Amino acid sequence: EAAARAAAVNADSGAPTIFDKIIAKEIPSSIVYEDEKVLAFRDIDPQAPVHVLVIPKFRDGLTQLGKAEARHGEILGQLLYAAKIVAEKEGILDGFRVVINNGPEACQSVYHLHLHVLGGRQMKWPPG
Ligand code: DGP
Repeated sequence: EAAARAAAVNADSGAPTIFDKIIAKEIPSSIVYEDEKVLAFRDIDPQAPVHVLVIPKFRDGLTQLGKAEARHGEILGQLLYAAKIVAEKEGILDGFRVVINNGPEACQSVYHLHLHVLGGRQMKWPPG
């Protein structure tokens, strides 16, 4: 029941998210990289010494990767490339992980597509 409730709370409603306010700089974040299309900022609850979120500035229906369509190909590539730039800036190019949590069963909590860039410690496999 608790899991069902959590899943319901975290369902993809298409509503605006906290990331809109971060993009608008209405709430502060620690920005690592920014360009016209992409914003990268430090996760508020870091799971590694480096934990940066890479997001599209225009969500354009991409509440989650599972909603991607062919027209999103360009921004998806830009996000992945931005993850590499972040890893380079953070000095973790030799070892880093990029994660996308998709949907309740993967513990997605914010429904604005985001890549987690994690590193700065020995990562384990499989992830939990
Ligand atoms: P996910 O569980 O994959 O949906 O990851 C969402 C991440 O967003 C989670 O690791 C915590 C982070 N987060 C949530 N709210 C904020 C916030 O207000 N500021 C920052 N910097 N990160 C946030």
